[in-house]
Amino acid sequence: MCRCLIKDFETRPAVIHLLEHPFIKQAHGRDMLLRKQLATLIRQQQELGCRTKTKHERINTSKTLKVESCPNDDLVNLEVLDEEIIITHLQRRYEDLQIYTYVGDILIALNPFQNLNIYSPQFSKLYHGVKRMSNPPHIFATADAAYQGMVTFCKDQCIIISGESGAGKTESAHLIVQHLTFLGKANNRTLREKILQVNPLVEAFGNACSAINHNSSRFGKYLEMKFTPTGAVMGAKISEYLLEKSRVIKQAVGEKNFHIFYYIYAGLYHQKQLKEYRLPEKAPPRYIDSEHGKVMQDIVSSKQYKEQFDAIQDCFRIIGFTKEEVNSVYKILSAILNTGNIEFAAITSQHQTDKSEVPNAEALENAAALLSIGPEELQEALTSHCVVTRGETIIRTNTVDKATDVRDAMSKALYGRLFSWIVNRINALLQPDKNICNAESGMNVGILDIFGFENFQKNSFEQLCINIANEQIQFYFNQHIFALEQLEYQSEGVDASLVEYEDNRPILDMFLQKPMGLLSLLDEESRFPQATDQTLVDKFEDNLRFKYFWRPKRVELCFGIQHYAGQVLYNVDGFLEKNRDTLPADIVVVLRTSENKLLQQLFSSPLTKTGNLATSRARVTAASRSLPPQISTGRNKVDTMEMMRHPEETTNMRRQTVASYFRYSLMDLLSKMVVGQPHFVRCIKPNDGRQALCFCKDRVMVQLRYTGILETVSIRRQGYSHRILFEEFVNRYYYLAFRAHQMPDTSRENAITILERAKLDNWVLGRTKVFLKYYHVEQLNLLLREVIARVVVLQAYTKGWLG
Ligand code: AD9
Ligand code: MG
Repeated sequence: MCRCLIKDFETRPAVIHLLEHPFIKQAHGRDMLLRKQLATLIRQQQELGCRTKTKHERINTSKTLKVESCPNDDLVNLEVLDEEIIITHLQRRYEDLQIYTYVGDILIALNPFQNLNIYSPQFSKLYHGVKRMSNPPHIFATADAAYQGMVTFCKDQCIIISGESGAGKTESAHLIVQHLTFLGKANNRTLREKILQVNPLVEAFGNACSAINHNSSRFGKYLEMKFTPTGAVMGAKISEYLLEKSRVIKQAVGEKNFHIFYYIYAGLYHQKQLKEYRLPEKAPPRYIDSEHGKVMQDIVSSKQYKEQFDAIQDCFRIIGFTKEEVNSVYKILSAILNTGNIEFAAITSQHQTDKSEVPNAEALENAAALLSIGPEELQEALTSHCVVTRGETIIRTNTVDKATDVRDAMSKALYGRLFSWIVNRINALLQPDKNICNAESGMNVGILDIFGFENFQKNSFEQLCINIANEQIQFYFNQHIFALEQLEYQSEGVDASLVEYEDNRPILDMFLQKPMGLLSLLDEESRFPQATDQTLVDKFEDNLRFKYFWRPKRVELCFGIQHYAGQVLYNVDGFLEKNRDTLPADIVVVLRTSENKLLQQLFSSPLTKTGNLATSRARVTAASRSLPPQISTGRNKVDTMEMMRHPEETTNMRRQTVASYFRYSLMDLLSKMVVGQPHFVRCIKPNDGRQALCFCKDRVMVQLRYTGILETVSIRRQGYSHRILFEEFVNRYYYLAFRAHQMPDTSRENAITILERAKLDNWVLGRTKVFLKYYHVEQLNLLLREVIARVVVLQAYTKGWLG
């Protein structure tokens, strides 16, 4: 009878009104969950009907991908576990275009370096609320698991994508957003479209061509997609971390500046607006042609850049930027390019040799005009600076080198603040509509996509920050997958074998410890005006007595670090300057006089990096409280105020360094991640040549080793990845064994009753918790949804609501 009712229920339009009925409306306590689940169920069933796959769906979806799942989809099911077998298995799958493989609930994604026909709307439908193993592994399945986890338990989720540079993190993040917008279908089509434009827009400003990846992320990104309690998407919020600003002024050999500079050049050229934006037409500006080898024509006539420019224009428009705002953005970008072309010459007179001037005024005038400031004022701020001594203001002149540094510092500050402003503006435009849902009752899925681990021939301060961030993410993974799980076996008296893994905590401590960690030492040295790169590296050597640190003989100004992902040799050349990242007050003063509204905004007050100060402070404090003791934050005290400032800001504040700002950014990121239920995606790069279908065993093996895949397989096979308190377990699943309005005690015995009724095997009980295998939770959730549907429909029929 129940089956027949459910069928009816799915087809009858009357069910929409069910939510409005007093029985559901007055739901409280435990029934609130029932109400939310019902609402989701109704919405899903209305949208897609029953999610049993049809034969048609199974066969016709793609010619390139097998759409049937098989036990080999999960490494946990391999009979024999060793590195060789795992790698051969992955290779076979890769060559069969099966780029995704599970390790229990963790997804391994091998970069295919070619477009596969597996992300179409048909695939989206396939990965919608079905059992994980009923389809082959897929990035959509991870998005679906996070989405289902969120709507079923009203709990925030977090998808952490890791892997080295070029492994496919950013692409994976796009696909997850694409699928989540599909799953969280709102009636508001515009909102969906807006959300889909967020990544392309920020990536135009934050990504660049590097030696490893043509679309390399040069910032960390945490995108939170916001949903109503019934799972409809209602907004998004993006947090950016540590943009590599130094790229604006200089790029390593074979690398490029941020994409947007090339896009505007080609786009504005095409629209015959180069003159309007005062962009040089004869030769490309120095900032986008540091090798002096590019031909103007290559940039302006690039079809790809022009198309990207059009796409970015669309992004701005769809998200809701005004024309005036976009115009101001282009002006600031053009001003930066002109600023880079300002040159200085030494003025030597009898009395003074440390004075500089701008011999060719064109670039200076262009920059000043675009920034709506006076050219004389700009020149003065670049070639001189004010010093206040004993209450007296003295003007000192700048040498050519100093003036050049000030010029570049201004360009970096302009770009960094513009980037933050764009992110903040996107957040304002994508804020959830308060009429739909207030912020408290909403839930979110966060997607983390940071810059991947880097090891170039020459590695500088930027690589150090990038690699420390990756250490932190690896540490978080280890904590979650190994340390916390094993700790609970011990404290709960559960007999499960322990898995050994490579703990990178000591390396992380070496960087983040206070006061003797590498970043603290760097900060300390940055405070001494007399310090040099040589004194810095000596200081590191004297104080960092760790086996992970070494100073290579015969290589000056270098130090080596044994990272979790391999050895990296860093060159300290420029570390101190990059860390100080100072912007002279004279520049801030002159930029504040601008008539350009956007520019005024950028320099009027420090932009808030993470939104409202009070809420951010509260979140960081709360999160540090909720961090398990094993999670190293590398900090003792957080001064959240510091996190809200731009690092280069110097006026009236204790000088903020990039290193300290970086430390707080990491903490802020961590505080966001720990509140959600994590899902992990491990991206692997199968070769270094970006070649399709080329599986380089050695390269993959290295990545499998340092990410601890073998150990992960073991722990997923032997371990219990879900540990739920008896109380929470009974509250969550009591419908599986008790009547809807029975209120069973949240006791150990009742938990056993539920487990037995659900016919699960291989679970164990600890002192206070139920220990479940990774696949149990999915089984329980599916059963729960089925039972809830039956209960509600039965009640609805009994009461005559459905006619
Ligand atoms: V970095 O740390 O930002 O330098 P990512 O983000 O890990 O790096 P990215 O996502 O940018 O790498 O992928 C690099 C390139 O691999 C992309 O530009 C695509 O050309 C290619 N790629 C990655 N994933 C896929 C995919 N699922 N399908 C097709 C892909 N191509
Ligand atoms: Mg990326």
